[in-house]
Amino acid sequence: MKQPVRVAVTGAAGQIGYALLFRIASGEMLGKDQPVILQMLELPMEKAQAALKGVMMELEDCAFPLLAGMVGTDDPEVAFKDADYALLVGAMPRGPGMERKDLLLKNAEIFTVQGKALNKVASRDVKVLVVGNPANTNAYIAMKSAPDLKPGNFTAMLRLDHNRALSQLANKADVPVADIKKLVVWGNHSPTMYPDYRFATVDGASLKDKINDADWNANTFIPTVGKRGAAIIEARGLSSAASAANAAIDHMRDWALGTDGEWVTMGVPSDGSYGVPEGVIYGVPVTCANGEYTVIKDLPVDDFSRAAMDKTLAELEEERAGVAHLL
Ligand code: NAX
Repeated sequence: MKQPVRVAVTGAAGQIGYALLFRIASGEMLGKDQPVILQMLELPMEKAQAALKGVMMELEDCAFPLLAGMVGTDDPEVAFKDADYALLVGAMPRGPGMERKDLLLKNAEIFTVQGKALNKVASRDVKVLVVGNPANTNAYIAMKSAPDLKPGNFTAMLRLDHNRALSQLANKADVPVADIKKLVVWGNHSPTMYPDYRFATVDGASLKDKINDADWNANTFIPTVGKRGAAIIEARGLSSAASAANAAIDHMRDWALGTDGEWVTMGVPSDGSYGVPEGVIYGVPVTCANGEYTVIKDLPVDDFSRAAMDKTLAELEEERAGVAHLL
């Protein structure tokens, strides 16, 4: 049996945490032969800590053979101690009357503290996935607050957008979702992101040629994927949770165990490719192998795509400017 690895999850008693922890403990994220120690962070408030305790009791009651230990805490330095993986899910939600700018600043405080704690106590190879919104900018803040860790190990979740786009395309083209390869979602995890199937294939043939509908792309597909989160809230009365947890599992599993040459979307610090300034956390296509991701470079960018990629970049630059004075 392998040595256990330490997986930190913040916001562990929240909706996504509840849909995520049991799957990590059952081996769906890191493999059925990889024991895990779960290190769970929640807010210090009594209600949050009591809810966390309840989640830990349920984890215990599953008797997962791969669950080698559990820690529940309100201290980031305890939760991140020697962590090999950190899933930063907990964030300040947008309250009534709260401006976008205030939300950004409230979350900047959280992710500065958590970045510093990771810097101080996590494994030097910790792989970080930020789910809590605004995910890309929160990941940027955590990365900037952790100067001793590898910047490339701070990532943001665009996998839910990627998976949403895959299903919309599979429905439109009437093909199995698993047959679609080489999809990309560029940019910010927000309604401005740009799902792009120009390179996508089905059984090796072009998906774009098969669909051949520019109007559907611009006026149905892109807005549907962009507004999917809002549509879920409208239907369910609550934001996406199981699908978000599933996307987090997909993201971390692929990063840790590899994609076998297939493209997936990750929000990663830019190396300057595609006209995105260095360091901005931007959704790009990657392949993963041996615990590392590699960005797919030099894809052609047409005028429509350039405009879409610049629009989502402008939003990220605006967010970055809004927190620049804190970093
Ligand atoms: P919930 O409100 O159900 O849970 C969040 C939990 O985090 C709460 O239990 C809260 O006590 C805890 N928390 C808040 N601040 C914390 C801190 N500083 N340290 C530790 N714990 C803290 O939200 P949930 O539905 O689970 O969503 C969590 C986050 O994911 C939200 O920011 C949400 O916007 C974001 N999402 C991101 C997605 C993505 O694709 N990147 C999609 C789904 C989701 O909307």
